[in-house]
Amino acid sequence: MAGAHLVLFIGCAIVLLATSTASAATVERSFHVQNLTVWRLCRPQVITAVNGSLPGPTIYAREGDTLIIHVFNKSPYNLTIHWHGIFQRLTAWADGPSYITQCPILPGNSYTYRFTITGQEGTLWWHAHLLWLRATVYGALIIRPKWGHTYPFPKPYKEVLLLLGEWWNSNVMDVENESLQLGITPNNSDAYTINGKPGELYPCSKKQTYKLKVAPGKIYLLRLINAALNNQLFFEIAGHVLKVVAVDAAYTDPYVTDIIVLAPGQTADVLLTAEQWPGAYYMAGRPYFNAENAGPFDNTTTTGILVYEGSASALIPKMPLLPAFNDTPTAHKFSSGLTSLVGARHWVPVPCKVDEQMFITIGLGLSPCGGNATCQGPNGLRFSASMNNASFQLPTSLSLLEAFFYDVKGIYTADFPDVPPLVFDYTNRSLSQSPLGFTLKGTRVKKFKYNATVEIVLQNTAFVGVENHPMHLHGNNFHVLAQGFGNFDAINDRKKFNLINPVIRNTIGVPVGGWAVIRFQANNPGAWLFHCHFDVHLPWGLATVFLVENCPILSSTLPPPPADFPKC
Ligand SMILES: *[C@@H]1O[C@H](CO)[C@@H](O)[C@H](O)[C@H]1NC(C)=O
Ligand SMILES: *[C@@H]1O[C@H](CO)[C@@H](O)[C@H](O)[C@H]1NC(C)=O
Ligand SMILES: *[C@@H]1O[C@H](CO)[C@@H](O)[C@H](O)[C@H]1NC(C)=O
Ligand SMILES: *[C@@H]1O[C@H](CO)[C@@H](O)[C@H](O)[C@H]1NC(C)=O
Ligand SMILES: *[C@@H]1O[C@H](CO)[C@@H](O)[C@H](O)[C@H]1NC(C)=O
Ligand SMILES: *[C@@H]1O[C@H](CO)[C@@H](O)[C@H](O)[C@H]1NC(C)=O
Ligand SMILES: *[C@@H]1O[C@H](CO)[C@@H](O)[C@H](O)[C@H]1NC(C)=O
Ligand SMILES: *[C@@H]1O[C@H](CO)[C@@H](O)[C@H](O)[C@H]1NC(C)=O
Ligand SMILES: *[C@@H]1O[C@H](CO)[C@@H](O)[C@H](O)[C@H]1NC(C)=O
Ligand SMILES: *[C@@H]1O[C@H](CO)[C@@H](O)[C@H](O)[C@H]1NC(C)=O
Ligand SMILES: [Cu+2]
Repeated sequence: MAGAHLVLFIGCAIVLLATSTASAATVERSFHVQNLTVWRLCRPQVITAVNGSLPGPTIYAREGDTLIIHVFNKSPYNLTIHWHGIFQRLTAWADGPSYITQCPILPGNSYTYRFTITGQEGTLWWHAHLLWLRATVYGALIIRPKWGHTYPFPKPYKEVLLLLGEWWNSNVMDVENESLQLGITPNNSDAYTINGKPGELYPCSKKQTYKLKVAPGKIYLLRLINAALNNQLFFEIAGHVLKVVAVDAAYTDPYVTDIIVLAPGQTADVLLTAEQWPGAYYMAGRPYFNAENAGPFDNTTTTGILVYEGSASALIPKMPLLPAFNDTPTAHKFSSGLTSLVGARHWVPVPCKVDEQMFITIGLGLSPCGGNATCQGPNGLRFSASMNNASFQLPTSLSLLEAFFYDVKGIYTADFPDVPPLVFDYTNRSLSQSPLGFTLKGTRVKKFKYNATVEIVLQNTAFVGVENHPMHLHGNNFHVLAQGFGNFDAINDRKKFNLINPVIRNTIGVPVGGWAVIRFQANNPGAWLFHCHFDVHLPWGLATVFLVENCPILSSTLPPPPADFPKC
């Protein structure tokens, strides 16, 4: 009986037990990915979408379930789908980032993603992981607790999905191609969206406004996902306080706030009590924009409407007072105020003995235009980005995971540096024009022994300009031990580490011109992309890959890829 297995991790050993209660189910779905014409902002636009909807279909599962998702690529583009935040224990082949764990599904082809969800529950999502396709190819992946398990908070009356997105009045693939050809920053988006709808503050969008009807006195669980490409977002609901109970599918201590801040890739589970005067209230999202030396950005505001049952229909909704775009203190207060719910289901303590210590600079840079092309970036150069000065280049002839699994030479080098090649005053703003900002391209990865405890200081640099980069790790959650501004101080900042109840997540917005320290246990064999979740920075090279070896003693061994695995 496929999927009805309980996977236990006892040290190295993985014990498969047939479950007697048969509570685990198989969730089988088909994704048909193809052109869809939608009207937004007064005009039609052809987009790539799953099953004719934006956002795409929501997948509901319970912890322990096995997912079988058949993806049919009927779009004109190469495609892969990533299951954002899913651990993929011993199913790394199903993770999805193109050229990392698999080659793309070519137009006209299909591939079936198979994986079992173990050790996690909450709000996650899925999205395309090839170039910019995820702008319109995304949807929610909700993992409910196993039957018989309850939430560690009052049972909500209803659950509500709120997917925040970003919209272009263009073909997003053309927008990205143009920026990569010319070496420049891509065109800004034209709108943000809530569940695919921009909301009434945009032209022709009165009908393109998400509405949520609430019953007075009831508690709602809002499952918020930032699916935007290139912008962190503030989110607020007029007149209502919000109580965060989980982020990135890991339970938190209840955190009461007016404002949520989400970086692309992050999620938040939030309780809302409908305790205001019956009426209409805007929910609103707009950017937390902190990049220094940057040009204009999409500074528009997306809105939805919360309407109390029985309130008059012609009410003008109240608007929340949103923070300034660059309100870093407010964003930092929220992000650094979250703590994990100690002892909650799936909670893990901070691993204490560190085996691998890394210090990784992250930031923007420049590189020569390349070939015979002419670039329109600063001084005729092209924008680039790097980690420890290594600007990541995707392999093209084989996925990294296959190269690792079959030990194929010449695809990558396992020499990603543990420390920056040069020690300098990382966040000194006078670096913005420095020639040190030239990056070195390569497919450089870091290999870990099975079960190594890894601690990483992520340090923003000031080349081109400082900026908060949302760093996302595939296949693992991590603890966020501390975060701050300026250069990390190995003596004094270490004293600030929270080793008791630090927040657990899969994506961390590293403070602008600052640092964050994360720790995780590399106990999941595979090739795990670690990258900036801004789609403008990923193709510029703000990425690396962690290769995690199989367990040397017992059978926690990655099996070979499935038969229908796409080839390059
Ligand atoms: C993995 O590490 C954890 C904590 O560091 C330890 O308890 C466990 O025994 C280790 N397992 C193996 C197989 O080394
Ligand atoms: C997507 O559409 C196909 C074809 O109409 C259908 O068979 C499938 O069930 C749909 N999938 C979901 C997740 O709705
Ligand atoms: C899908 O849309 C693209 C871009 O607009 C277009 O080039 C292509 O011909 C369309 N394909 C189909 C099958 O309609
Ligand atoms: C980007 O913006 C420029 C200036 O508005 C416009 O000319 C160009 O067509 C846009 N590119 C795409 C791909 O939409
Ligand atoms: C990308 O842009 C270049 C130059 O503008 C063009 O020649 C090429 O066909 C474009 N590629 C795609 C895939 O659209
Ligand atoms: C958004 O930016 C434009 C110019 O880039 C500016 O004119 C406008 O006032 C800004 N809007 C807000 C709400 O800040
Ligand atoms: C650059 O142009 C020369 C002469 O036209 C050509 O031989 C060469 O292949 C081009 N190089 C690249 C990388 O396109
Ligand atoms: C930044 O670097 C410049 C040039 O090296 C130096 O003069 C300045 O004092 C530094 N700024 C800070 C805040 O350390
Ligand atoms: C990064 O590498 C490039 C190319 O070797 C070099 O020019 C640059 O100085 C390096 N920068 C840093 C900060 O290491
Ligand atoms: C699609 O993927 C295949 C296999 O990696 C590659 O050869 C091809 O160039 C890709 N197509 C585009 C348009 O990038
Ligand atoms: Cu970034």
